[in-house]
Amino acid sequence: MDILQDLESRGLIHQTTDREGLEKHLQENQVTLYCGFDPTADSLHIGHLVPLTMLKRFQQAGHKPIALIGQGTGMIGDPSGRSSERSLNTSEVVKGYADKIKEQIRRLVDLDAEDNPVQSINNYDWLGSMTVIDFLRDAGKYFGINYMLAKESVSARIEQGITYTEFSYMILQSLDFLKLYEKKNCTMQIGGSDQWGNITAGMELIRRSRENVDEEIKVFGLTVPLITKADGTKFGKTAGNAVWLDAEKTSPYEFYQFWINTDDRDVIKFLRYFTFLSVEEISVLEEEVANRPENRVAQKRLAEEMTKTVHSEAALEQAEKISAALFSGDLKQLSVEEIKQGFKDVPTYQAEKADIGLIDLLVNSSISSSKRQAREDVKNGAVYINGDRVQEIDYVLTAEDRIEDTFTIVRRGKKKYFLVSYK
Ligand code: 545
Repeated sequence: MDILQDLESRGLIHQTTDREGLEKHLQENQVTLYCGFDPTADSLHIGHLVPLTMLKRFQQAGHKPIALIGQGTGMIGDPSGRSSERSLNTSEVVKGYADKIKEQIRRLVDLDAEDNPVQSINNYDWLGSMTVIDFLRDAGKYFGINYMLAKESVSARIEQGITYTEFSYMILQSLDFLKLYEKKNCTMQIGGSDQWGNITAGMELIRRSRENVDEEIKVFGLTVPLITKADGTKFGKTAGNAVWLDAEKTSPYEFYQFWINTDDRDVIKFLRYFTFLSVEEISVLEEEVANRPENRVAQKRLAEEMTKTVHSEAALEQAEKISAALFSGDLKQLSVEEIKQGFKDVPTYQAEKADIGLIDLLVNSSISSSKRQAREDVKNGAVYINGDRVQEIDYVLTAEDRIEDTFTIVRRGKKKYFLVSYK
């Protein structure tokens, strides 16, 4: 199938410039295209996955994608979609972030593939050494102030305020497009819908700066939609935190859980956006959601695909194991590493490595509100140690109750978990 048709059927096209021209351009040429990523954090998050997988989709369709690392632009800060000025990071920090993000991109789009790899290019290579005189003469001259003020990224900030630094950002991104056009015959830039203004500014710079060159200029822009959720809450957050691609920041288990918890009304859309499952395979899952929603087959498939591609097959197996153990309450087979992942957000109580009576433990760790309550909880059979119900009031916890001598998992009631860790 035609790449644009595939993207369209997945709902992945928000806007394009000259849709018909683009279709023809992609049908007749092996097109070099790019998407940029500014190192504004030490990791990408799931919001960046759609544009990244877009690069892969174009690659699979035989085109030549470039992932641009914005180490130069990352020194300045894109005002697009932001309501206030960013604080600047030092060049060392930006460089550090750039290296990390490049490594993440390497894994996700296979920068080292033997056959038609995605290329990665760092815009510090030209922006870092450009002089201010060249900048103002060779780029600034093509940008009318009225044109710049009319851009959403600037106009939306006039009241709140914007510095000359962020105001100038669009010129830098435009210079990148021009540079890649000249050096790599790159004729298309893609990005999220927040990037529309910067992408069209770049197209404009290419046209104006090459007016005297005798060639037909064919450059295009395409944006992917902002991801929305049926319940109206912001996509990509769990309990207020971003879902990062870095396993140290969001564990593979949390990552897996995020996708498993997708609303029935969103899951089909997310399968289309984020995975490489065919539209046909996705319609089979759509039937499942409609007829047997309780099985959550589509959510499981989504969580599997995502955890496998972003982390690994092994990480997926571990996430599934932790989920199953937490669901059944059978916790014995979990390793310390798995407990850390599965119980990251559970209240933790630090205890001495010494024998302790169960009632004292429950009270000291505030699992039960008083001794009387603790006794009642135990008698009622509401207390579980490492998954086993304990109903003896004078039970004493010993080394035997410490998993790998590191943790004891206490459960009160149906699913209130507490972790005891030892000094
Ligand atoms: C820089 C130079 C260029 C072309 C593009 C850029 C970057 C662009 C931008 N993009 C966003 C971004 O986020 C931080 C990622 C790493 C922590 O700011 N000016 O860099 C996002 N982008 C992907 C999508 C986006 C966008 O990387 O375009 O819409 C998010 O989905 O916000 O020559």
